[in-house]
Formats: sequence, C-alpha cells, structure tokens
Amino acid sequence: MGYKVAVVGATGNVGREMLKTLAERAFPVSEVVALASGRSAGQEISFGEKTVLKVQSLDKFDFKGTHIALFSPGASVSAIHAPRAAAAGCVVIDNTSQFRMDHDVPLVVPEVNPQALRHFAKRRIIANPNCSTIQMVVALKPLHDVARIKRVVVATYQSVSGAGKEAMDELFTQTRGIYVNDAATPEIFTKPIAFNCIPHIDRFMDDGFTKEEWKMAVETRKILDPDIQVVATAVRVPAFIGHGEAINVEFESAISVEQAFEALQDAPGLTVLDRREDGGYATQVDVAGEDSVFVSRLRADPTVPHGLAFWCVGDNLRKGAALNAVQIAEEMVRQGLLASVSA
Ligand code: 11C
Repeated sequence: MGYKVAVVGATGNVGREMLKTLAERAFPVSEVVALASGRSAGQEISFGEKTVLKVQSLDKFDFKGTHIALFSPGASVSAIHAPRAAAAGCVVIDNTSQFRMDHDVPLVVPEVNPQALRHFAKRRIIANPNCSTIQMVVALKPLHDVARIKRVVVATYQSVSGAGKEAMDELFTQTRGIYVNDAATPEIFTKPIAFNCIPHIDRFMDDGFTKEEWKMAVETRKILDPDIQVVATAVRVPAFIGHGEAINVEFESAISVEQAFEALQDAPGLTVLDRREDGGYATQVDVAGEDSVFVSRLRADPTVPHGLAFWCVGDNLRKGAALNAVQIAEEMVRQGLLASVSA
C-alpha cells in the first residue's frame, strides 16, 4: 500500500530534506504533494531522481485524502494549518515548536520513545523535537538505560542552517565580505556570524535562558524521563550544517567509560567515533549528510561522583529534523497506526 504524503514548507531547508529523505528511504508513497506559501506556489522542486513536483499553495490545499503531512513551515503557520489537516483526516508530523509541549501530542524520537506514538489519535498531530534535543536524547538514552541520569550540562555549537536558508546566505556573504573588504551588516543574526560565535538562539525568556535552551530541558524530560535536570547554553557557530554539543552527564549510580562505550556502540542511530588521537573524533563537516548521531571524546567526569563527558554531533537537517520525521512515519506504519487513516 502507498500513502499520499504532503510536505508543508517544501521549499525551506527542512522541507527539501524531507522530500529527499522520503525518496532515499523509499517510503511507500502513492503520491507526494509539495506545499508552501502562495509566494512559492508554481516553483518546481525535485522528489527523487526522476520526479519534479510543482509547489502548491498551502492556503488553498484541501487535505482530505492525504494520509500523512510532514510540516516544517514555521510555528505560526503550523498553528493554523496542522489542526486543519488533522481535521480532514490526515496524520500530521510537525517539525515546529508549536505543539511539542501539549500533553496530548506525542513528542517522539523513534530510537528513544516509539511507544508514545500510541497516543496520537486524539489530536492526530505528532511533534518532531528540536534538532539539538533529538541528537542529545539519542546519545543519552542508552546511557540512561545503564545508570539513571540525574543531571545534564550541555553547551551547543549550532550551525546556521538551523536558522534557515537566509542565515546560511548571511554566513557566506559575511565570510566573503571580510576577504574583499565589503562588510555586510547582520540581518538574521544579532551580531556578525562570520569568524564569530553568538550565545543566543531563539528569543530570551524571563529567567535569562533562551527558548532554545528551555526547549532542550523540557523536551528531554518529556521524551526521556521527567526527572532529568538539564541546563543548556545554546551557541550559534559559523558552520553551515551540523550541530555539535559538549555534554556532561551526572548519573545516580556508577557507570564506567567501558560500560558507556559498550552501550553507545550497540545503540540504534548512533555511531561512536572515538580514537584518542589527532582527528579521531567527528566534526560538523564530517557528519553533514549522515543519518547517524556521532559520539566522540567520551571520558570520565571526575568532578562529580558518577559522571561522564562527551562530544556529540549530528546533521541538524537530517536526524535533527527531516529524517526523524520520516522515521516517525515509518514507525507508525510498523506499529499499524496508519491502518485506521482514511483516504
Ligand atoms: C536552530 N534548533 O538551530 C533551531 C532550529 O524549535 O525546531 C529549530 C527550531 C525548532 O536555530
């Protein structure tokens, strides 16, 4: 059986990656529809090697008969159109922050909490977590299964693609501008991003954390364990694709570096690349285009009774967004949850 699948926000960084991922993984589609704002309607976009789709206007699209919609258009657009699609009988997998913390919307990373999908029926919306949360929980889950995690301290090194195509252009233009003495003013970012790091992602909240940092804490608790404490510092760095994270974990009981290596090596969605030598670790450039989340630099944290420190890096557009959304759809097929979807 094939499913009629709509990709909403199809012309954006994540939307394009969703189309690519559906084609690469041969998700069983009967038809694929590319949707975006009226401004992009009429544009042509590839689906796989042979198919070119004409982008249709989201506003005018009737979701009746569409089985699954992968949404990545921005939270305010999802707020309006995701419930509209769900009401028409479609299952929505939404990549925005709009519904993630709603108690009746599952927030899912298939390697971590596939069982949460069972609760999708009330809203027919499933939320895809934030990219920096996804890669972190993929790495934390096998460790939590060995010795329960109490507290996580994380600093992120996030690429500009997380902020969209214009942000990638801004890094490119500013970098070139420095060499040709043609300084470009920051527009997307609040400070120059070329040759700089900016400790500010998403908006500021009343307690001094940014919303990106808040998301990493609350989403980790919803997906993995409500008792885990997370304190994050989210930083934008001048990399195009891939988010890095320096993670310190404190456990309730002892876990050796050897036990941690073994658990991580056997875990789904993870690759351990950790040779204690020059270049024996993964970086953003290495992981762009890869499905796996990479763990490197694993070592004991001697400053707490039971602690580990490691580096984690993943492609934010793939596992951090598009791949995770497609894996959710695959997992729903596997669990037989799409059987009741009417077309
Ligand atoms: C960034 N993590 O890198 C953000 C992008 O809540 O889905 C994704 C924002 C979100 O800027």
